[in-house]
Amino acid sequence: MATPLEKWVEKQAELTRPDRIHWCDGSEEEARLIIQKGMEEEKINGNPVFYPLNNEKWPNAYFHRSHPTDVARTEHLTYVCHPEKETAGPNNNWMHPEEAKKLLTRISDGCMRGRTMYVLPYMMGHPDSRFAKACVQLTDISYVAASMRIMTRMSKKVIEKIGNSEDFVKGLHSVGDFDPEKRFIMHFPDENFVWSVGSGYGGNALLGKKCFSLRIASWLGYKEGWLAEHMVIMGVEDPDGEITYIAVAMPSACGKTNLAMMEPALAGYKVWTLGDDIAWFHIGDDGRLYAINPEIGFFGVAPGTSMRSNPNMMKTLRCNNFYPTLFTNTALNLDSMEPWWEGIDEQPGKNMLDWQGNKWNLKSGTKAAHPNSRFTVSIYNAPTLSKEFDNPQGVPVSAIIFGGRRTQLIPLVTEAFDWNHGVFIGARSGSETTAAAIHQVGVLRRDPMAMLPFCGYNMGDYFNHWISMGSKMKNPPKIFSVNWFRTDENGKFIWPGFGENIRVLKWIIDRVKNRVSGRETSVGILPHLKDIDLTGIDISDEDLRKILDVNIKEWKEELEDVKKFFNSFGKRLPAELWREYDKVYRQAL
Ligand code: GTP
Ligand code: SPV
Ligand code: MN
Repeated sequence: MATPLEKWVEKQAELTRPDRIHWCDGSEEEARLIIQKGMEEEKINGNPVFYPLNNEKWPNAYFHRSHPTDVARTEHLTYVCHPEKETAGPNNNWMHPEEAKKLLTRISDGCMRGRTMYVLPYMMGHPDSRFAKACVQLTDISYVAASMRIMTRMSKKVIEKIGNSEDFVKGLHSVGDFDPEKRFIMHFPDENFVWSVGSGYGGNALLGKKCFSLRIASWLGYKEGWLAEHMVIMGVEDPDGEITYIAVAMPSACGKTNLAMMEPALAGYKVWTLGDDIAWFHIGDDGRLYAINPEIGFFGVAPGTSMRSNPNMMKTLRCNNFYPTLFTNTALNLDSMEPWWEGIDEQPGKNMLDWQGNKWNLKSGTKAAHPNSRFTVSIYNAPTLSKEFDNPQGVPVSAIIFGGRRTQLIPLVTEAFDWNHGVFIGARSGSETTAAAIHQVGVLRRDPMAMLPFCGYNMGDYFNHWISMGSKMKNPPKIFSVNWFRTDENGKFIWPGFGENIRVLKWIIDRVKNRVSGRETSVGILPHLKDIDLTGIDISDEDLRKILDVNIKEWKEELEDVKKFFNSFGKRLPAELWREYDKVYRQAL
């Protein structure tokens, strides 16, 4: 008798008609074969899916060039298909599940002809964790199969674990012919099912990542009393050897990976990495909030990564272990067969190809690497990996931080008065858009909790859920806002950022431990200037004052914009958030 899993795979194969079906076991040998297939057989735009790189300098690393139209998440083609439109909310594109399936069935008829269907069994979360989820994704491209093995705990044991059960998360993925007109990323939250066609790009195609672990998991969390968030999880060890766990939400390409692996500029501090993108939170028996990272890899932004900005990531990328490392849409040095990107330590070589494979040099006047070029690499390579990483219970979080890319207004750091005010700070957050999604770059948009593109249901209900999680905790984390991105008249960043951000984290930890007082303002608690440790850097008092300033006139404009945004959720916006809004607004008058 076929199991429900086998029947489901068979049914998808009847529709998509692959030439072969390969059930993956997650082994190292198999990963090598899959990459080999990508180098020798499978093609994108007539070119191989993978190219080998210089194995001495970049051990076990491969280069991938995507289809030129397929370089970032496509939010306008991403749908959340609840039966009721209201449940999806104004924050999601919506289609009725039946209509969505009809459309995708039409597009997918025979879409895997001539190709291999890879069956990928994987866990999101440690298999021993009661919060982990067993999942199976089908895909028709080696790049996605190889990436999923780096990003998730892929193993044939998951098939045994699923056994005869119907209870597993399903993902159906095909690159189709990469036609943007036939590209859709559709979510069916009540069926634990994601169906994605036409794209091989990370967030569109690695269905365990944003699609399941955020969009669908956020809905599960709403129904079951937990949270799925777009957050870093990190431990900060202070000079006494005490580790404080912190979770940080920032929109795409706003600094999560860099923060999660930071080499602190203050002596005696050390950062331990648990995750750089996704956190699942549960309330523990002790009334604290515990976080696990459901992933085991980084899918990180390449440009700007260097020994100066993120030495720990450079070491991670050059480490040789069980998992290969992939580079996507970076430039390529043809003489040395090394990847290259803007902001890396070395100058470009003489014989360079840009991310599209065209000859390139510094005079070309274009970027060599795509601004959203990325690496896929195992978290187990990281020299900063926390020893708690595989702890199935997760780590207790003492502070939650909301950040974003704001060139004006938002102070370097602000502490919320209490949980509900913190939820307000998360909900009113905005950020200037980046290249991580296809849209105009650099425009301010509201992005509550950095979850606007990832919340799988009505954000009004999501805010309510946040408020209610706070009331269920005896010891909720303190909530903060940060902004590394204030610029001066010349457009230069005022705050040095990266490893220097420890100075802000130090203040946050000192607040959590009641070691320093703060300055109450209408928008929250700010540091006294003297409490930001500036040993060893050159930043003027005037600059520091500027980025820790509360400009009432500008805040009023901000609040008007926040009000418009809040109004878009109508009655679903919790009264608590309007109360917090009114408090800030009245004080700002
Ligand atoms: P996703 O993977 O898209 O979710 O992005 P992320 O939030 O992990 O962003 P990441 O750490 O990859 O950083 C994105 C960009 O921001 C890179 O170009 C970094 O160089 C830049 N960046 C990161 N941290 C800082 C900082 O403290 N200051 C400044 N000025 N730039 C930063
Ligand atoms: C992001 O865009 O937030 C990323 C990359 O982390 S993706 O996996 O494409 O979502
Ligand atoms: Mn992300």
